[in-house]
Amino acid sequence: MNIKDLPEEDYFTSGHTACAGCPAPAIVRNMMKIFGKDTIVYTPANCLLVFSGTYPYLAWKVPYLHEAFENTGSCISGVARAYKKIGKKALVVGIAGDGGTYDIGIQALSGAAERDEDVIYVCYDNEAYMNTGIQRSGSTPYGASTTTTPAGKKIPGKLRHKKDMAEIMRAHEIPYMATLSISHPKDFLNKVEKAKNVKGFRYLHVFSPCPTGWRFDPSKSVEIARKAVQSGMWTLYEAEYGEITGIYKPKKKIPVEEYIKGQGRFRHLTPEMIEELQRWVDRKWKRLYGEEP
Ligand SMILES: Cc1ncc(C[n+]2csc(CCOP(=O)(O)OP(=O)(O)O)c2C)c(N)n1
Ligand code: SF4
Ligand SMILES: [Mg+2]
Repeated sequence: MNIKDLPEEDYFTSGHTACAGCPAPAIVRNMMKIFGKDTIVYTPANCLLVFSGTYPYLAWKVPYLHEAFENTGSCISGVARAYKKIGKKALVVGIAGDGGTYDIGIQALSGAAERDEDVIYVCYDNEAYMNTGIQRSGSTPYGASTTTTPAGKKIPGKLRHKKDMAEIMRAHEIPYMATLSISHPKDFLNKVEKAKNVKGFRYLHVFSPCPTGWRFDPSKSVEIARKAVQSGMWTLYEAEYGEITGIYKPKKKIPVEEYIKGQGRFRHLTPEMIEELQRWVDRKWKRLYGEEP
């Protein structure tokens, strides 16, 4: 699908209060164009919940519900089953942040995936708990400075690497999983469309650079997302029942150093720390592509 083929109708509209340059509204708006009007959306606490539904404003034109941080996977399972029971059709979608996916909601997510519930789970990944003031999550990359891993005299930012959530979901052997980025819109739309038309549990994981938390110029969100893909910090791929069916290989691979430039959260990184981050990328590359980077 090309951008010009996207349906006109919007189900996620203006009236939200996201920061300038935040990719999350564009991610959700474009997904919703494809998911369509017969969609029910559940969201736990996160930026999306706050910026799209702060009373008296609401940016949604479909039923939009809020559940606890822990239970996106269970809530979407229950609604999908209830709809099936009463013979009604709806696409049930949960949209959670990385905190709500990698950490707090992983149990309910894993259970729903293992049961192969007929739902779509979306994680928009801004690599920290942004809504509550930029605390580190299991998704925060090595070295990033957050308010709970502040780079200073005691620690040089986060000491652990980012958890590979996409691989954890692939290991569930679900009908469809894919990683997406706003820097690759055609790939993004095709994967969303594919997810919509598959039955069973579907997992979409979108990279979502956060100008506020990562401290970069809000005009650079797409550029940073593109550099993440080009450097291998973010890998675009899809899998069906655990088998990788498509993987994007950057034509020209750039060093991690290029990607972290201009992001305040990495400003303090020493050459040794950059090397450590590069080693993580190289290990991931080898694992996913089955060859040396
Ligand atoms: C059980 C529980 N713990 C903590 C909170 C407070 N809280 C609300 S939003 C949020 C951050 C969410 O982070 P993430 O899921 O990554 O979404 P983001 O804000 O980054 O979009 C936290 C910690 C909560 N609502 N419920
Ligand atoms: S803090 Fe980051 S993720 Fe949250 S609305 Fe602002 S730019 Fe978007
Ligand atoms: Mg987050």
